[in-house]
Amino acid sequence: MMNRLISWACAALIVLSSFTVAIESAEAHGERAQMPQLRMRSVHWFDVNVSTVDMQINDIVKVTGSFMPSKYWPEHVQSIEKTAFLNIGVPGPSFVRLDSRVNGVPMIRSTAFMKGERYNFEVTLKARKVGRYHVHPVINVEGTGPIIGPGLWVDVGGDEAAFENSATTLLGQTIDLETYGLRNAAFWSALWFVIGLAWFAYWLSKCPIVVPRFKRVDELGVVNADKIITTTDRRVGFVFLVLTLSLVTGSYMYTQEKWPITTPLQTGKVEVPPLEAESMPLKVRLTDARYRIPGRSFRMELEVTNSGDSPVTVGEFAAGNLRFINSAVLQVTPKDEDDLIAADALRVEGGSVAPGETRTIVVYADDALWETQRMTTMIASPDALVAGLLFFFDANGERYPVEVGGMMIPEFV
Ligand SMILES: [Cu+2]
Repeated sequence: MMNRLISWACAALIVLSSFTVAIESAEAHGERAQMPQLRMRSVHWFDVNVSTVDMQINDIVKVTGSFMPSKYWPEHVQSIEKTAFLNIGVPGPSFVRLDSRVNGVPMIRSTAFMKGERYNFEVTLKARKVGRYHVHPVINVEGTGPIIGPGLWVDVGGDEAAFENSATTLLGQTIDLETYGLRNAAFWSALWFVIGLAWFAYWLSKCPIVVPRFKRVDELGVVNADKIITTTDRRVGFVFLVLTLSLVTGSYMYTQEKWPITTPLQTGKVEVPPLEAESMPLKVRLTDARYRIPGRSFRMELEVTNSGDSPVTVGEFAAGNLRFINSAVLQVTPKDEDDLIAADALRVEGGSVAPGETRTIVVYADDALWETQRMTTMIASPDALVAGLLFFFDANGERYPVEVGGMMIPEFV
């Protein structure tokens, strides 16, 4: 009796555990959790924008911007030049992605992005769930994980029941993607679950199962062990076998009959040509980089050669999704309270670089953002290399983004 009870309890536990669903909710995206070396040396995002910040269900928002995979991509992190996929990071299926493009190429499939090249992206989303979302562009890199871009807050209001998501198939049929095939999937899941459960229940009905049967097998010896399987067991097994095989074959034939034309999910890679390199009159070399911990001050010594025809100066330094602005050159206002912009944190010593001149300038990016965004742990890296994008501006306001990178030396006093 006791044996039987324990067996049933075990069985109930196994069945119950199969119903357990892991439910997680994410409040933040771990923007600050990623190692600073990874944030500074993976992808430089810039000009990231959303077309609207206040929208209703069914409204469209375009997330646009540019990115440049770093030439200083860490050796131990699988390269973006292999397989990458552009996506949007928001909690849950709160938007549907209608279209996404990099340099005009549709990004339905994965691709590869080349280090040091520039890419423009545009992702079109339709609001599906009411809420306030921190919308980030994300590049998923195979073997590495998500490389997250700057986030902007978007509010979605309205009536979720009014959400529409229909598509026209290649055969001209209009389907509702929210419910298409859902009943079918539910039916088949339930059917196989019931069949599995019946099979399980049959063998459980022969309780006690585990230990007593093991003992019986031991008594009979390996050669005669099959004797514990009765004729009824074999008959029931046969019925289940026939039932399973006919269900598989029958449903396959029915599907072929009803939907003779199907195309498999497309998983190939698509090639994205980088943007044509703009004429770049600047050559910039990072000769020294220091981070002074007490002052939260990042200091760069740069050797700049200007072969253009207009004097240039540094207006912005962007590293790890933080933006340090030289307010003498550029006026930037944060788009929302979490836009990581230090609007007056960049100081340039050595003035502008005249046409035809090679000169050393010193750039300071001093702001508490280094600390609050947990970038200071870069001093704890065994690979103390840093990188960032410098934005030079000439007298006509023309902008030249240049990546710099190199060794960083921490200063403790
Ligand atoms: Cu976020």
